[in-house]
Amino acid sequence: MFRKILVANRGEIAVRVIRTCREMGIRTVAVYSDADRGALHVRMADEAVRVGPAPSSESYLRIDRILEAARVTGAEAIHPGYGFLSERAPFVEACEAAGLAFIGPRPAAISAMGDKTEARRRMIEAGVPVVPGMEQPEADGQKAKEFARSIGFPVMIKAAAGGGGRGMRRVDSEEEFDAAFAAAQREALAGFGDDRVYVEKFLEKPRHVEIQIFADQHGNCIHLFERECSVQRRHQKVIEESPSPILDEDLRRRMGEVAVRAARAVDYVGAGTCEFLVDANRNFYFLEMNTRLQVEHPVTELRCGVDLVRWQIEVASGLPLPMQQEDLVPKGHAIEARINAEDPARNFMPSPGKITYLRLPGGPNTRIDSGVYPGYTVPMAYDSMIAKLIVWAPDRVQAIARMKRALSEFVVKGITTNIGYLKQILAHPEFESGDYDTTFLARRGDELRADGNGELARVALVASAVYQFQIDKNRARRLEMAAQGASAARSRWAEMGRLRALGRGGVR
Ligand code: MV4
Repeated sequence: MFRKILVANRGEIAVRVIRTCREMGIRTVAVYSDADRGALHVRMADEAVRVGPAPSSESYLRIDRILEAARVTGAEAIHPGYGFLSERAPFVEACEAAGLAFIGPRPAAISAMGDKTEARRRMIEAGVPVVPGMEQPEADGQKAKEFARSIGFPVMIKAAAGGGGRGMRRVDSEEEFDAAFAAAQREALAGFGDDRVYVEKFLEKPRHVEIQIFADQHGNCIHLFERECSVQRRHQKVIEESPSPILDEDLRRRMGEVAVRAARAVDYVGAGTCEFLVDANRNFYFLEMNTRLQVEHPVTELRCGVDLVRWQIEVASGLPLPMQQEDLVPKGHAIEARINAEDPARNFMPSPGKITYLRLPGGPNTRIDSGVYPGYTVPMAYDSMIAKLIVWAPDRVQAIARMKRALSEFVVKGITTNIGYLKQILAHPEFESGDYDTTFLARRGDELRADGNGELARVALVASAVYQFQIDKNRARRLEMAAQGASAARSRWAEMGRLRALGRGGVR
């Protein structure tokens, strides 16, 4: 087993990895930028190395500096977390060239899944269902339009180098196609330095259901069931849950088997996630594979009772998977809510700044994965997610009640958060019914955003109480006056002055 691991990340995921390392008796090295000198992951690691100024392009994305930090501290392996260098095949190659173990898949698997048309080709070959569409990128707009006509509008034009919702364009009719195609190519070139695009059938109101898979270096590959991730805003997941309210046992088993087939097709090693779109008729289509540990992995950990980071480290050190498919018995219901430093009333603008007060929820089956502490200043330079709240309960109704209860305990002062917005989503009838899709937040955005923190309701309550108090006081005074006659109508000051003049008390 490794004796020392460098965590090439920051925030809650760096803290998450450090915690498992501590439990395994593995020493940890944090890396940090100038903006993160006082960050929680730096405090929690055994050692910390500065890797550059605040911009991630000059710190957390600098392969040379990360490798140098590993060299000077004697780390034997690198855990990349998510984002940053986690899905860069050249980084994996550089780690291996430096004699370091990369805790993740082989570079070839990352590259194959990173190119969306290559991934589609490989999946078709392996018998994995994909959204009907092109197997090769098409540079010629007229040929692409011909293809779109053959599968029927609406279609989606996607960048081969895209993913995660970046570089996509819906086209509803033949008339719009030429302009949209040219714009998609331009955007792909500008966004990814690669102008290759392809055309797919557009699926209406799909659900986003993903399957967690895990493979070791000995040919074992299993799945850990699904996560329902359709509650998204602009391709950012907001709430995830497992089980998915729409899967039945048969669909769950078939999707799990397909995800394992997808992973095997690229000789996958480690933790990975296959994303699927599920249409209204419960057909499912492979969309892309995320070749890393994901933000929402705790949903699977709570439902399956496992530590996925421990599995990652064990697999990277050459150990076999600790469980077989039949050993996994998912139980109950898990939900995750992402707590972001952002202002729902200001179009979700990031709200960095100093956390002056922090109360985290607690109680049974209530987990917080956080990268912040009271007095910490949330920097502007990075993602606005400051914590994840994950709950488990025997069923969905109890899990929702538990999440609402936990959110009601959560207090963050000094910065604005989306906690009120999360409460409103959980209380929405469409979420409660379980019958929601990826268009939920866009369709219901206005209802959910208004007064995201319940601020107006609180102000109104106080105002009405003060008003009622004044009315009661005035009425009491009028009754008193009527009972005692005109003399009692004098003000209290005048009354006290009178009593003092008479030597019978009053103000001294
Ligand atoms: C689609 C689609 C409809 N039809 N592809 C967005 C994220 C990226 N992974 C793929 N995405 C989509 N691809 C076809 N052919 C709709 C989406 C989509 C979506 C997918 C998952 C979760 C949320 C979404 C929100 C809007 C659009």
